[in-house]
Amino acid sequence: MTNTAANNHAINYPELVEKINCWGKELGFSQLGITDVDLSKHEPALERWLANNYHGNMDYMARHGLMRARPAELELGTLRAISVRLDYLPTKAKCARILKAKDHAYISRYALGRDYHKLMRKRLQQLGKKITDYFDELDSENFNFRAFVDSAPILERPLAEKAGLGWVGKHSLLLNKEAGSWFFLGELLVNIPLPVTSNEAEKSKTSNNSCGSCVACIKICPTKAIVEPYVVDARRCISYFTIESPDPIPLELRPLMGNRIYGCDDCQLICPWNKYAKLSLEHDFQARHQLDEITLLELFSWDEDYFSITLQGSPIRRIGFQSWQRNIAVALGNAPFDENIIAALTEKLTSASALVAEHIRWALTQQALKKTPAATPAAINTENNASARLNARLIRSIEKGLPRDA
Ligand code: B12
Ligand code: SF4
Ligand code: SF4
Repeated sequence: MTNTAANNHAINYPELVEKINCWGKELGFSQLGITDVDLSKHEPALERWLANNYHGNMDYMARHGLMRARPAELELGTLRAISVRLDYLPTKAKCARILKAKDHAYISRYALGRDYHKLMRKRLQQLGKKITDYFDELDSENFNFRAFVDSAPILERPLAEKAGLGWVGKHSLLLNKEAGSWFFLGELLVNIPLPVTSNEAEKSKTSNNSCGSCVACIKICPTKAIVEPYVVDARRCISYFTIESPDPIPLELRPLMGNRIYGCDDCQLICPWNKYAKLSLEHDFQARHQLDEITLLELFSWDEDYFSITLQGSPIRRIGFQSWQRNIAVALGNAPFDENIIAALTEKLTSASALVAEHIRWALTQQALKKTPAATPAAINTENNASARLNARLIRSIEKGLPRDA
């Protein structure tokens, strides 16, 4: 995208916006908004985040630097972003049930079905094509667009906030009064001066006030990754070290993971706004292969071929077999004492990579300590009890506040 079709008088932009809204609905997006692409007010916070190394080994975050706040530099000629969101919460999410069942695997509810990237990008491309056809019919100047979902170096949440899709909550995710936070974001960068969606939050300059004095997400985070309101230290976030990082999981964080083997939803599960969350209408986001209620031992028995074939089309496949086994090994270490767990861990030890083997040995030690609780050092017991209490609090809160998804 290089040219800007700014002086195109033949186009009735308000009419085009109405059409874009209709096309967005037809394509299944839950909501759509339009904004200019000036994110300069977010640059200092982004710079601070990077300077603190909160991105860990996600080198691409540092590489793109302030580009994330400058979509017009990413795509020359960009005047507006059409920001979309798509609800993903599957029916019968069973969150409390699985967090309670410590011999089962908790997989982030966004990852139970098919990968969202392809689905959303395809639909955004279709939206772009419809706008292109509109311009072609009027025999008008060039319209250019580019679709992004997640992977682009763009601050998607601040952009969506500006487009009126919600506000950035203290857990740093985008929240919406009618839809909570269980949705993905994506955007179409365009070179036309569409009228922007009015954003009450931006207008009133109190964009973060809908959280009020609540700090529930900060308190419930099992690893204390939300280091201050709106700021997540990725290195402490379960989502980071189970999905993004190929490295060994830091020892002190392993017991805090519990049975979460792929991502984490705790800061969303505690959030009172998620009682308004809508269930996803997408067949693709419903759980496949019973990933919503499967035991850790079942998953640990998979070999690499079975992992690759079964998880084809799932976002989980992207982490690779080694990280998959690493994560399950830690969760098995956190599970209650069970001779079958010890047998499964021991069996895999010889064939595992050095990294996985180290996690298996850690898990075996945890299991051995549970067999003879008296041998567990007092400090570890205190820590484990605090973690268990936090988990119990979360489960109670889900059962009470989000009974449909419990
Ligand atoms: C890197 C990344 C991660 C990292 C880092 C997370 C983070 N908070 O930055 C890790 C791996 C930990 C992660 C985890 C998750 N992620 Co993620 N992630 C991203 C990614 C690729 C980039 C985010 C980014 O730029 N971070 C850098 C920081 C600095 O940016 P920021 O948080 O947006 O911060 C700005 C604002 O918060 C702003 N701000 C606003 N108000 C205020 C007020 C104050 C006082 C301050 C100081 C700052 C501030 O300041 C910052 C700088 O501009 C985006 C996709 C994208 N391109 O945006 C998805 C994305 C944010 N992730 C998403 C999801 C779903 C998740 C998980 C829920 C997945 C899971 N279940 O495990 C968790 C949630 C963890 C959490 N609480 O954030 C969705 C969020 C959808 C939504 N409703 O908001 C996104 C948008 C992907 C998508 N396309 O749908 N993620
Ligand atoms: S996803 Fe989990 S670990 Fe990460 S910030 Fe939220 S509660 Fe904390
Ligand atoms: S839990 Fe509370 S503070 Fe956190 S995002 Fe939700 S409303 Fe905001």
